[in-house]
Amino acid sequence: MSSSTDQSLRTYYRACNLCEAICGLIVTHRNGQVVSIAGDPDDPFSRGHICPKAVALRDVYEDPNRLRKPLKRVGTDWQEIGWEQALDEVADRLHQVRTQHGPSAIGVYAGNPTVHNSGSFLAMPGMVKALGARAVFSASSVDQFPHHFAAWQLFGHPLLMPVPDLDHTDFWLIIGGNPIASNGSIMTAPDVSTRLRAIQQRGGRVVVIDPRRTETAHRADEHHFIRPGTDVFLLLAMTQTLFAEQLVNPGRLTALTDGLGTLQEAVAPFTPESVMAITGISPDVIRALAHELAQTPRAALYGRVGVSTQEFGGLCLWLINVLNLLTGHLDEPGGMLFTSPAIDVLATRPGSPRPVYNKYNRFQSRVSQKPEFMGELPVACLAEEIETPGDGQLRALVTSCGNPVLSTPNGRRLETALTQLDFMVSIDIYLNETTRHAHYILPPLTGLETANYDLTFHMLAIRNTARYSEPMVPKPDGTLYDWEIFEHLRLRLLGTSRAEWTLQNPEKIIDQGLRYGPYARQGLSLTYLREYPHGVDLGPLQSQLPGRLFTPNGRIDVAPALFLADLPRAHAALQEGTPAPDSLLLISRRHLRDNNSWMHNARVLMKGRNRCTLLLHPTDAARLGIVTGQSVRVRSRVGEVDIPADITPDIMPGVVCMPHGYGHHRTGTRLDVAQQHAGASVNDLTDEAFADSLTGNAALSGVPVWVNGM
Ligand SMILES: Nc1nc2c(c(=O)[nH]1)N[C@H]1C(S)=C(S)[C@@H](COP(=O)(O)OP(=O)(O)OC[C@H]3O[C@@H](n4cnc5c(=O)[nH]c(N)nc54)[C@H](O)[C@@H]3O)O[C@H]1N2
Ligand SMILES: Nc1nc2c(c(=O)[nH]1)N[C@H]1C(S)=C(S)[C@@H](COP(=O)(O)OP(=O)(O)OC[C@H]3O[C@@H](n4cnc5c(=O)[nH]c(N)nc54)[C@H](O)[C@@H]3O)O[C@H]1N2
Ligand code: SF4
Ligand SMILES: [Mo]
Repeated sequence: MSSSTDQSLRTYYRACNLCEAICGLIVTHRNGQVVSIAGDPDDPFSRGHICPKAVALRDVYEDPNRLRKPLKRVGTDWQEIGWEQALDEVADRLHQVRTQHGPSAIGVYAGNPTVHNSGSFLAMPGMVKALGARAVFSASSVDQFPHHFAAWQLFGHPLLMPVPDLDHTDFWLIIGGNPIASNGSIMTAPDVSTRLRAIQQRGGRVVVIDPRRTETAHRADEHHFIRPGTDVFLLLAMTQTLFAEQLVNPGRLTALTDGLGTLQEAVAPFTPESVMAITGISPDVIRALAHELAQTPRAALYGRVGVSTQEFGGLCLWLINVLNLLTGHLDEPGGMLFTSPAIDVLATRPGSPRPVYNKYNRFQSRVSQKPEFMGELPVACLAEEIETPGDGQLRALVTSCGNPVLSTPNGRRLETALTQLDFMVSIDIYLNETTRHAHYILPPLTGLETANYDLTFHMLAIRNTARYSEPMVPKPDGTLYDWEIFEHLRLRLLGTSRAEWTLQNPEKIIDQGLRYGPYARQGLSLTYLREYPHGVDLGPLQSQLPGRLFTPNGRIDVAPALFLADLPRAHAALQEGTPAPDSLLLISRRHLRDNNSWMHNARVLMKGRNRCTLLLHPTDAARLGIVTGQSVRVRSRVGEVDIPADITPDIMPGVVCMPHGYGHHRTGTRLDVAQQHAGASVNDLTDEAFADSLTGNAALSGVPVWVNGM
């Protein structure tokens, strides 16, 4: 570590914490002053790849708007206070609410960067437990609940999600994902662009199903538009085709598979012809996709945010997994494989039975009776839980790493609800659209300043890998890591005497996990990883079934009752047909230079043309008399926004598309750069009542909207 007088140039290696690709970085710095950030060619996984966001880690690190001391709201002003005072007062206020109204009056929201920071990820649950809060919400219910749900139903555990074996597949069918912009998700694959090209170079094909001709679609061999929210019908018809044309062949997994007959019967009505009108995809294309998936020896059907955050997200993820299984691609090289992570959070003691997973619908949300899943309630219910009087009404909220005002449906309703709380505290690095409603903001160190082991992303990586990042600089005086904030609050909430306070450093859990994990024999430990700052490669993914299955009987039922019971809902939607012709269907998009809602204060990413525009097809634009650049008003059931139109044939007729994460015009924030690029929030249009009722995930795709020129 450099001392305060040491001005020599130092090289520091870490994994980027911004997205799921976890690229290796080389940072050079002089006594903590960043000089450059580049890709690390010696990282065996990312091989030197980075994207423009990595460079913005410096902007975050140096951002004058970033909070470095706790803030306390005093009237309409904010006052910087010391940590002791902040932690004592926050714990006192939470304790007061709990004493007065019970622990059910306290809610918790954990946002996306939680999974990019092992300190937060490992320490937050202890604090939540000490709080006794049951109303736990997270970004998972506006993102990947359906993935977990299908993994649980089919493989016995929500974390047992297979990933595409990208480096060995010859046919990659992508449905509702845009990895060229997002760098991949539930699929850690740094440099996905080169990996995609390699599929094509070895004679393979990439096909994209998306209502927008995306950056990935442009690189693919084939792209088909699909009407938002109708993927379930495409997937049902593909499954029907496999049965009707005797293409079902689970191969090695045949002996493990139950429910084929029931599944065949359930999908029988969904012929390719019957779903053509609703999906906008011709029966020939549907049959051809089913054939290619079945007949390519190494093929992977992969779905992501577009099929997860929609009305039938649960059914979609069920069918995606089932289609891979029926065509013999599940648990096979070049298909969809399970990882063998260096820290296996699913590990059970050898010989002891695997516990049956039951965290679904054990309780329901108070107001609209939404089912609990994985110990959480859908975040779309958060506002009503705050607004609605009665026993269990939420009076206090703890947010960490989250900006739900911009990231969850009907953000305007939520921001109004937040003003009604008796108490709110945010653990966050910015005073933003959400945290401005808090009474206290507790800012941790972040990014380059923190240690991290990517527990989640190593578990979802297309190769087995492990890597530990140390902080770039010693911890500055008067600062705390996320995990320390949680530990300080936990100890205060438990009411233990100060003399007995010992902070549990989550590093110990990581070390133990490595030392008792699947690579223990190779000597993996934290000490070992510290010696390999570029990360270690632990080999390609391997077939693992039946050993890895968590289902109580060790088998896979392809027709679980919960999915079958949800099918009539899809059937009803098919009967109902397409919506009123005057409405358009709203979807959202990601851009390589955006990162959800929180990187818009990084000047380096905000150069160039305005990215917050509404994509419209030329036929819709002509019908509405709208030209590119013109400001238009978009209305939905819940709200309206004004946004410049961007007319392009790359969007499906009848569909409009906005980026998510904008809407920085809100007053009272400290985001000087983001405010200059305010844009409009797509979640001022998305509807908190529109959801996948099976999993509770918000339906952010396919929201009916009306557009007018202004
Ligand atoms: N319409 C629409 N809405 C969407 C989506 C969509 O595609 N369309 N996508 C959804 C998805 S996939 C997701 S994951 C969610 C994301 O939803 P959120 O997680 O609620 O939102 P983020 O924008 O990721 O906000 C991250 C917050 O963490 C803070 N932060 C950053 N680094 C740190 C840190 O190190 N420590 C702490 N304590 N805080 C930090 C930032 O300042 C910011 O406030 O949005 C969802 N919302
Ligand atoms: N640059 C950048 N990278 C990111 C993020 C970011 O904000 N910016 N966010 C990170 C996060 S939190 C996540 S979860 C991942 C997400 O990773 P991805 O899922 O790859 O990202 P998206 O770009 O949201 O891709 C969703 C695609 O689904 C399409 N789509 C929308 N509705 C439908 C539909 O009904 N059916 C079908 N078939 N497609 C539909 C959209 O047009 C879009 O192309 O990205 C991560 N990486
Ligand atoms: S692709 Fe993701 S992990 Fe890699 S440099 Fe960009 S933001 Fe960081
Ligand atoms: Mo996400």
